[in-house]
Amino acid sequence: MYTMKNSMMDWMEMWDMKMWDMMMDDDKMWDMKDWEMWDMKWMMWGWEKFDTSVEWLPEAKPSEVVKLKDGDSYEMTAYAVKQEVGNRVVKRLSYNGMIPGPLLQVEKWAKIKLKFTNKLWIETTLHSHGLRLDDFKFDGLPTTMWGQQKPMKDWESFTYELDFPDTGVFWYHPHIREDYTQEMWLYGNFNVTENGYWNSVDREEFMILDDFSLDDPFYKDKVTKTLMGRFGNIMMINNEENYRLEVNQYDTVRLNLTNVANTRTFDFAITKDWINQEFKLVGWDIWRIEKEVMVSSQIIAPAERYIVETRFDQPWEYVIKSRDRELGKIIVKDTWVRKKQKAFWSDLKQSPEEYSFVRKNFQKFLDQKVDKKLRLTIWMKGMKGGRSNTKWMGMWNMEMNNEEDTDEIEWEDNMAMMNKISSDKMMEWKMIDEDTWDENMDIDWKFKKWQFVKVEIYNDQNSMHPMQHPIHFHWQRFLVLTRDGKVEKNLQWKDVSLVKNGERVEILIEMTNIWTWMSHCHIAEHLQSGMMMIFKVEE
Ligand SMILES: [Cu+2]
Repeated sequence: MYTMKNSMMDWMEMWDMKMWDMMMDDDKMWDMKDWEMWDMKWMMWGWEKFDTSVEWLPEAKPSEVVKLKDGDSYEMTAYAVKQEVGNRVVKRLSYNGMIPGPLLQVEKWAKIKLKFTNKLWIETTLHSHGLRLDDFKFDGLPTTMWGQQKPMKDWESFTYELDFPDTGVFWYHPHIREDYTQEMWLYGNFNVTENGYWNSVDREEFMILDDFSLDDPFYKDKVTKTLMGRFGNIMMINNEENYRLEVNQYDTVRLNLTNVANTRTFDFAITKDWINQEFKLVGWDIWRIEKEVMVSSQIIAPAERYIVETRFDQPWEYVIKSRDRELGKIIVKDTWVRKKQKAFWSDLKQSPEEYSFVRKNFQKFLDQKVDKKLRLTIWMKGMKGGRSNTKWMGMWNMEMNNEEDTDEIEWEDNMAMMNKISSDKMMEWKMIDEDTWDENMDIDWKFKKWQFVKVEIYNDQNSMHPMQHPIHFHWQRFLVLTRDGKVEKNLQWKDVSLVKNGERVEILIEMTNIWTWMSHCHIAEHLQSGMMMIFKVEE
């Protein structure tokens, strides 16, 4: 049925294309010097926005820790709340009224039931990121194509049966319109505990890193900022603009870090007088690292978790930073107690048991033929002449020349204008199988359970917009074998890995769970503009 909405969308799409044509035309483009005009046109061409009214909404509450035992049930409802951000009261989305959602703490091997209700007024599902569950039905992938789950409509409930075979920090988030709902703060941590697994510390803290922008609207029928993803200018830890953590001098503290930003990669550091303090890296996404290492900062891509330990030897106001951005403060109080300290900094543990099989066969895996090759790239719709389109390149270079930063990682929205006018209607981000040239959802990979699959991922440097992509595989675990041919010395089980601009990464995926799964870029706007594929694991 051709509805008013369809015709509106067609019209909008046509206008997007017209604008695209205009951008393709050097003469018209160079005439447009008044960038404000672009803004105005952009607003005119946008259509229905998500509701932002805060009337009748309850206040957001801070996150609570919910401890669940094997066999327990917990009810969680997603609904809208309001909160003051940047001196404005704005509408937010929450799990049980909390932002972040409740920290669900369970013991390894526990099975719990999570009865989830959608009161968001937008379809949603709950994806438990990084869990290797028993039953594919609870993955939260919104499709019945392979039996997973129908998108949950308003007031619908669904009971997820979750189990936790891996120790570490995981997280939950929606798997529909992540660009909007996850940015509107639908996320929370799972903490899977195991007695004596980690080093003993005085304190354990969970830090969810995010950025937020007050001024970018969200549209119901199109995903915007698809070029680079939605960057925010307000930095937050656990939903606080001015995050403060107080610790005692000489306390050892374990920090569980999760990046839930749509696109921002953090370079996490703790500084004292502008100098980075070293901390101990003890684990990433899944389980402990093979050998603990001291680092002075840690790059954390969207969806990645890092577990680090540190000790504060001086009473001081330490600053948590990511490059030039301040994320929060750690205030170390002088306790006047001179505790006798065990060696902390020099005491680096090894956990070879988690990696014994891979380590034993490491050379074999290095020599193993690559099973699958993926290329990450972008396709600009409506673009004439493909890559050789010089006019587009002119537009491109104009912004490129304005920034000195053509790094392997885009830390900030350096091409704000291009990014702002970009939408899923104009471009498609692509994962391409280099053997079959199948793209995104046409890719049809089949593997056997327990197979170790070697996948080479190349992030096309010559694409129209080369930038980093955090690539996530549902329900399996993998290790990075090499980066640009360089062998990784330290092994770590992961479920998402950053592939930098121009980088060629070889990963070894252990196919531990049977069914049809998704792999995708975890930049929400990239996922929403096509950057996803499926793979099957069979008995
Ligand atoms: Cu991406």
